[in-house]
Order: sequence, then C-alpha cells, then structure tokens
Amino acid sequence: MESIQRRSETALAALLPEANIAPNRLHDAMRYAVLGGGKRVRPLLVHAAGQLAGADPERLDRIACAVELIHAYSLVHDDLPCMDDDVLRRGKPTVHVEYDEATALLVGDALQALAFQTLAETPLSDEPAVQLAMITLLARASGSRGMAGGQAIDLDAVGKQLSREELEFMHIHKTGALIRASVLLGAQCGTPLPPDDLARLDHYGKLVGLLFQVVDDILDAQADTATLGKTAGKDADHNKPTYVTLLGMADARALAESLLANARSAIAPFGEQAARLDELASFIVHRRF
Ligand code: GRG
Repeated sequence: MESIQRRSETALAALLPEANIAPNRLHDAMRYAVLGGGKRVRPLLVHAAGQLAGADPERLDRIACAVELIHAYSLVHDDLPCMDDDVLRRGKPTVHVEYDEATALLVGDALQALAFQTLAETPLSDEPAVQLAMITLLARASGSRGMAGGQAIDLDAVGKQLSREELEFMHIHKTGALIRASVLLGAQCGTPLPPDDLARLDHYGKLVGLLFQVVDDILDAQADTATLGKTAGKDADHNKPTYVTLLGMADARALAESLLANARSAIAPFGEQAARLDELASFIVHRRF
C-alpha cells in the first residue's frame, strides 16, 4: 500500500502544473490542495482492481491521478463557506483559508478539468471505445447523478430527519460513486473481464463506498466524543444526519462489519487475485482517520 501511495504522490506531483508557471498563485494552490496528504484510498482501489485485470501500472497511475484530482476538487469545494465551512483539512488550513475563496473555487474547477484532460490525452486501453466509456464513467460518477448530486442531497438534508434508505441513497452518491468508479476504472483498464466478474467488482465497489462513509461517520463521532465529550460528531454540529445519529454507535459498527463481510464475499470467487482488494476493504474499516 505504501508503495502505491508513494507512486501516486509522484505521479500527481508530475501531472500538476508547477507553481512557477503562470498563473502562479492558482498553480500553487492546486498543488497545495492535492499534494502531501490524504490516504490515497481511491488510487489504491484503482491499482488493486487494475492488477486483478492485468492492467499496465503506468496506465493505472493516470487513472489513479484523475480520480484523486476529482476527490481533491470535491474536498476543496466542500470546505468552502457556502458548503461545510471548514478551516482545517488534512491538518492544514483549507484552501480558501490559506489562499482565498475565489482561488479555492478556481482550484476545484481546474482540478476537475485536469482530471478529464488526464483521462483523454493518453491511451488507457487498446480499444478507443473502452477509453471513451471510462471517461463517461468518471463523468457520471462525478456529476449530478453521482458525487455532486449526493452533495446536493446532503446540503438539503441539514436539519432534517432522513430514513435509513434516504441516508444510504445520499452516501452511495456523495462518497460512494467515486469509490465505485475507482474500482471499475481500474478493472476496465486491463484485459476485458467477463460480465459476471465486472458485476462482482461493481458490487464490491458499491459496498466499499458505503462502508467508507459509515466508518467516516463513526470516526467523526468518536473524535468529537474524545475532544468535546459529546456523543455526536461534526456533522451533528452541522445538524446533518449520520449513521451514528440514525442507528447509534453500536449498530453503526455492526453495519460496518456486515458491509465488510459482504464486500469480501463479493470478491471471494477471485481467490488470491483479489487479495489486495480484500486488504483494502479491511483498511477502510480499521483506518483511524
Ligand atoms: C463539492 C461537488 C462536491 C462534492 C463534495 C465527497 C464530498 C462531496 C465531500 C467530502 C465531504 C466529506 C468529508 C465526506 C466524508 C467522506 C469523505 C469523502 C472523506 C474524505 O475522504 P478521505 O478520507 O480523505 O479519502 P483523504 O484526506 O484521505 O483523501
């Protein structure tokens, strides 16, 4: 995992425009937003699924970068005062605090454009039609019927009581869509897989995407319990529903364990070939931040 994290960092650093190229401040802020932090979960998933499909690691680097650029853009915009209004991200001042709001907005816009440029300008598959399908997949996962749509539902949910189905729908889009896309993009970059195998990976991606958010809710609640003596976390301060506020801590943990078991079962037929995907599902559950 560490070696993939390192190579993703190197690939991102090489892809992002240098800060001494005009417009310098924007490029500096883009590098600040992307480099030197983050667990790189999505690149890890791209490489693990790609390895299973026998994909070229250098092609996987490009896909991993594209997905991570979309992720970084979403964090920059999510932190803006008009959204979650956060001042810290990855232990550093958020982009709008370190630079300014207009720059943060442009950083997100430019990172998103760079993601699609990255997918479009180098060969990722020997079949142009597959490459086009990959670009479409990332666009769908990022757009109004994916991550951006999930964010809209999230903003709309402030102060409301959501049912478990509504909460799941929101998170499958907001956080889950990009995680699921990471798995599928990695898989599509390799030797074409039979439809049943792709469906298994898609199911795994969907479960792991939801799992990621359930664990995020648990970690947020734990962090605030530890620091503030409260039972609900940051999102509760923002009056947003979470798995912990909806189910309670014990049931949220039980849900995480059951999603983990189901994700593992989905890829069990691949045997040893899916060892990395299996480890990543555990990593997502047992991570500390
Ligand atoms: C602004 C269009 C738009 C979308 C924002 C994903 C998202 C949608 C916002 C992020 C808000 C958030 C903190 C959600 C919780 C789950 C999550 C995505 C956490 C951060 O991802 P990690 O843990 O971050 O992978 P690192 O720093 O490790 O990259």
